[in-house]
Amino acid sequence: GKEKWPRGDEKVWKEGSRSVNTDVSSVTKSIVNHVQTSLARQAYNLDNLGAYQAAALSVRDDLILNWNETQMHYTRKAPKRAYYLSLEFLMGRTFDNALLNLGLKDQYREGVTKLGFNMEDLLEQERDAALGNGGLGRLAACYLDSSASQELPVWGYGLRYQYGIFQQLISPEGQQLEQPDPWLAGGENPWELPRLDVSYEVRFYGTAERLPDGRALWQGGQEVLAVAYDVMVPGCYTKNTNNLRLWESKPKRGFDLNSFNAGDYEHAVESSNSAAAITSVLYPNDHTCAQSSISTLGKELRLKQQYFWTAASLADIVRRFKNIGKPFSEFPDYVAIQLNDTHPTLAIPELMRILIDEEEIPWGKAWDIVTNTVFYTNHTVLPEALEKWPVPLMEHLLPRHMQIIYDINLYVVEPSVEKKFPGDRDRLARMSLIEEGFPKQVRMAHLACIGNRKVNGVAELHSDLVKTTILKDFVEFEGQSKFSNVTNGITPRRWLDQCNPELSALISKTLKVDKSVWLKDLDMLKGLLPYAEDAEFRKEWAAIKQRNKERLAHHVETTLGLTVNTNAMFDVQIKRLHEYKRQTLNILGVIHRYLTLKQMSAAERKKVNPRVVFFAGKAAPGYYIAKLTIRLIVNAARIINADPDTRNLLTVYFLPDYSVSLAEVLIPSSDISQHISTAGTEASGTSNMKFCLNGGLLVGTVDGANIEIAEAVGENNVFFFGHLTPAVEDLRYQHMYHPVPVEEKCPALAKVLDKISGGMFGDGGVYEPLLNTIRQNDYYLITEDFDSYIGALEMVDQAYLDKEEWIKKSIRTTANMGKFSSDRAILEYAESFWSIEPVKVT
Ligand code: 73E
Repeated sequence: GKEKWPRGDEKVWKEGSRSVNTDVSSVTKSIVNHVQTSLARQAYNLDNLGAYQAAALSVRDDLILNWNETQMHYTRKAPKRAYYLSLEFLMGRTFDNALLNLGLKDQYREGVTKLGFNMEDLLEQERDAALGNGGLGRLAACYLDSSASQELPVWGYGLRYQYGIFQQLISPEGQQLEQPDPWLAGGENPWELPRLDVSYEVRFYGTAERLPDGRALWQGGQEVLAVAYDVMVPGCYTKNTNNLRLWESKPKRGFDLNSFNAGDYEHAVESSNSAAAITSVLYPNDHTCAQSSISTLGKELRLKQQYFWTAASLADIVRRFKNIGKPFSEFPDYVAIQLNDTHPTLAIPELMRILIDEEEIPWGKAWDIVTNTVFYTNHTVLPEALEKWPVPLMEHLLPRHMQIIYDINLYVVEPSVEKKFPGDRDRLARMSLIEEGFPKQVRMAHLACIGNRKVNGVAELHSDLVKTTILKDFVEFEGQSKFSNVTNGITPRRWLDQCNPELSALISKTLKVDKSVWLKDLDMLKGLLPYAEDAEFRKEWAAIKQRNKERLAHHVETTLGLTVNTNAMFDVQIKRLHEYKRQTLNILGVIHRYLTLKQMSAAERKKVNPRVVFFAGKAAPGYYIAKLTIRLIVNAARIINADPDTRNLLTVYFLPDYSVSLAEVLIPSSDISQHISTAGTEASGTSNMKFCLNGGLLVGTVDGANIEIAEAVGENNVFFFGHLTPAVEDLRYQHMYHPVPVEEKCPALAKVLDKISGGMFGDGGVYEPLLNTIRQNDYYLITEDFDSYIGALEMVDQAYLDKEEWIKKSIRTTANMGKFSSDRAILEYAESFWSIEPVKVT
């Protein structure tokens, strides 16, 4: 029935209510309004930054209307919801994305122009929200976009770090320098709503005393406040605007008045500082678990972050569930919780604690609820990345959770393993939640795996590896059906429409379908296939690639003052620096190419196709070998780019401070991109999908999602090389026990290494530790793959000679990338895991 109007005169309320700005004149009105009131400025003293702020505030108003309606609607309908817990959300910029999703880009462009500004300039004013390290954080951001676009009731939960991923500078010697990223320092962030009224207390330390009824009393220690900030996530061409709730830590009481009154100011603010520290900075290590790379205190702070965030999120989820007034036995019918890697695994013991200690639910029932609510995604099988926490630290910081973890071991793991594999003590030790040693450690992947309904990997090969390596025992124990695959995806809104507007327009024109349709049904790209045969279409396709190259060249020119040869093939490798990703293989290949060019006659060189190689990526601040790789790239680039013999044919750039926004310029410009991890090490990769969606061809190993991309676009449209996953273990064994010198195994590579040692790129000694990783163990198999890598790049050169055929490959690649939309991925999660359905806001 019709609801009663809650207060005052309904007519007055209705008259006062505004709607989303949809035409140019309401857009300009709203912008001018914000200039005058929110910013207290005028046309006379308004710069690009001010104009951006006013325009952003105007879009913010639109988003708030949709967001509000969406949240109301979800609350009224009370559908089952899914919660995506991720310690990282690598959102990048929001302004352009919001305008495109709202379908208001043209109106704003026109409005902004009328006010005397240039839209592109305004877009450049926004700082990236860089609350993530790389693929894992960007995946979370793509999934939020897809959830909203598919009208699914999904919320994200994360942390509102004061400092995002560090900014990268490159010193004159070619070394990475780190600088803080105070992304919020510019004043108010228009994309978030501070919800100072939504807050929870989170406890650390103290004592946990078991009570006779099975509950425990956790008391004392330190209490801090978690305060909510809601980030609006607009869906594409829908009113649905979802929520990303980020927590900020605050001291529970301003400061300690006893110390203050006694004149001890340092102690007075100590506890308030330590509370604020929890959400102050994103940890910049990907693929290394905290205890191997950081100090004891740094370790503790990371664990504090994880608990602070899971505790606040669960308190919020439980409170929302209680508001609908159902019994806890129905919790899994209303709530699904997805763990993005093991970082939020404490959600399992925390939900147990809430159910047992606060809701007085018996242990077995609580365990049932937890294991029907929680889902776990694994993102890596690299041993050094598997999270483990020292038992003494866990006991000290989270005494009640340590008890619960021991209980899970005692009541779940031990009896059922014993029942299924009687007397198999080795198996029990392998599977235990606690690893023996000094100190003992809690294995978070085991806890995540045992305490949930479904486990998935992020590409077919990776999901198989999860089942046959790190969680093998658990598959034998729990059966195959709990373990599955959801291949990652990327949002075509940001990674095609936003970053490559010309290509998007050409696609709409060619398919004769509005982008609001095909952007949400990406398999429609298949309709481009026949046009590969259309010479006129190919010309347009190639012209767009060319303009994107020029756009990148312009960017490099204005930011770094370097001139880029836009007639060359653009060859791009952009990702976190890591030995397993093998940027080293790439730069060694570049040097090999340089040496080859140097030996050619002038006539021979005439036949060579010019190439520009781009690198970008950050190294974890404590990762010595990765930093040395950057140094080699920068110094090799300096020498190679300065050589008049080869300069027209080969140049190399390391673009500092890689970011989402930089990726948006680089990706549409690539002819080829490199995804060359040692087989079996890159779980999925997602930039590979972005490049291919934009018509760049893939050079890569048979690894991660490369495999499925090749299946989709056709193997003749990718350049594969290198050993396959099953060979890797044997090769590593041989390297350990029957080492063969590089000179014998791979003479071409040996020559490259010698040139570097010999000082071709500055003091050779500097690079010895890096070169020795190859000469000695060569764990990532550079010597094994080098020749076939060079072979693949020769194939690329061959193929590029036939320009028309190359463009056909490019078109066919884009046309076959529909599968890799994050809409497909999020619908798989929604249907097969979470059992949630779209809830459209009308
Ligand atoms: O292959 C990528 C994958 O595409 C994988 O390396 C990355 O996740 C992407 C999205 O699924 C990833 N990041 C981390 N582990 N895997 C990680 C580990 C610790 C801290 C931060 C990130």
